[in-house]
Amino acid sequence: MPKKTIDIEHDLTHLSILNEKGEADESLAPKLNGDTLVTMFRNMLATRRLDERMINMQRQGRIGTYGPSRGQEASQVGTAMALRPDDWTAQAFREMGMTLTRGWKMDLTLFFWGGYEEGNAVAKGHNDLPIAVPVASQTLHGVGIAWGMKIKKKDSVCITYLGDGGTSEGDFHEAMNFAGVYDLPLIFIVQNNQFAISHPRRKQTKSRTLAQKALAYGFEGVQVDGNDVLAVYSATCDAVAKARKGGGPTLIECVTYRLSMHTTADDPTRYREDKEVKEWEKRDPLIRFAKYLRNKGVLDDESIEGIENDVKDEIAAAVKRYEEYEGLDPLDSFKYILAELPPDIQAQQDEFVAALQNEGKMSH
Ligand SMILES: Cc1ncc(C[n+]2csc(CCOP(=O)(O)OP(=O)(O)O)c2C)c(N)n1
Repeated sequence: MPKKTIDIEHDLTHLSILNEKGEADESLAPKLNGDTLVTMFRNMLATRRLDERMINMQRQGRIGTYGPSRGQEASQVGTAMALRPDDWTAQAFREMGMTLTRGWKMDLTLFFWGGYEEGNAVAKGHNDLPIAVPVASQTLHGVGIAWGMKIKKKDSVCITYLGDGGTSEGDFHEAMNFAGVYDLPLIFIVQNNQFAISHPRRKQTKSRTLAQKALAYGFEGVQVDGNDVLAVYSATCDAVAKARKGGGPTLIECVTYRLSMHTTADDPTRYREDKEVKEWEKRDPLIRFAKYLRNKGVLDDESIEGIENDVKDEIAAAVKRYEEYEGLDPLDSFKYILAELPPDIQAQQDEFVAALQNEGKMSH
C-alpha cells in the first residue's frame, strides 16, 4: 500500500494535580511526608522573597541587572527536588528556585547579579554548573555531562533548564538530537513562561506544544502545569527514574508565566496587558501550594510566619555578607568557568595582568 499511517510510538500527556483552589487529585499526588512538603514550600517561599529583595536592591543601585523568577517557583523547586545531590544541573539564568533547592547559599545569587565573578564559584560538592547567559548553550553542556555519566556507567542524571525562547536555538536542537540518539540520562526542563523578552510564545513556534518537540527526536515529551509543584515534581521523578534505568531523555514542558519583568532592564507593560498578568496571578504557584498545605493541616498561620522569619534572617545575613565583601580581584573573571585555560584565554589573562601591572593596579 502506498499510503499508510506511521505509528510514532509516543503520546503526549498533560499533567495537573493541584488546582487553583489548592485541591489535589490525591490519586495522582506524589506520596510525600510532611517534612518534605514543608521543605518544598520553604524553598518556594525563599525563592519568592529573595527575588523581591533582589528587585528592590537593583532599584536602589545595590546590584546590577537582575532576571526575576516570580511565578516560576514551582517549575524550579519541583524539578530540583526530584534530584539526588550526585545528579547534575545545567541551568540558564532564571533558575534561582533550583539553586536554592540544591543548597546554594543566597550569597552566590547576590554576587552574580552584583557583578562579582564569585557568583560563578559553585561550592565544591555541588554538581551544578554556573549560570549560562547565552540562550540554550547550557543544553549542550547538559549533553556533555549526561554522556559522561553514561560512559562512566553511573546512574546519575542531569537536568538542563531552558525557556520557550531557547527552543528556537540551534544549540537546543543539537542537544535534543544527541540526547535522543545516545539515549542520554538528560531531562530538558522547558519553562514555558510565555515570553522570550517581549516575544510571545505564539510567535515562538507554530507547534501546538513545546513538549511535542521531543517526539521528533524520538523520545518522550510531557506537558505539565508548571504552576503546580506536585505535578512538576511527579513528572520529573518519573523522568529521572526512567533516565537512571537507561531509558534515555525526556523533555518536560512546564507551562507557567513570568509574573515579573524579563530583567530589571525591561518594561513588560510595553508588550503585554495587565489583564493577562492578573489572570496568571490567580494561578500563583506559591499561594496555591500554601492553600493545599493548610487544607492538609501541614501548615498554619504560625508555622508559615516561622518560615517567613527564618527566610528573612537568611536573606539579611546573605545581603550583609555580600555588601561587606572586599575580596574583589579583577583576575577572578578567569577563575571559575574553565578548569584549565586554553591558550587563547591564557593569552588574554597574560595581557590583562600586564595591563594591570602597567597601571600600577597589581603588585605581583
Ligand atoms: C544566544 C543568545 N541570543 C540572545 C540573547 C539575549 N537574550 C537574553 S534572554 C533572551 C530571551 C530568552 O527567552 P527564553 O528562552 O524564553 O527564557 P526566559 O528569559 O523567558 O527565561 C534573549 C534573546 C542571549 N543571551 N543569548
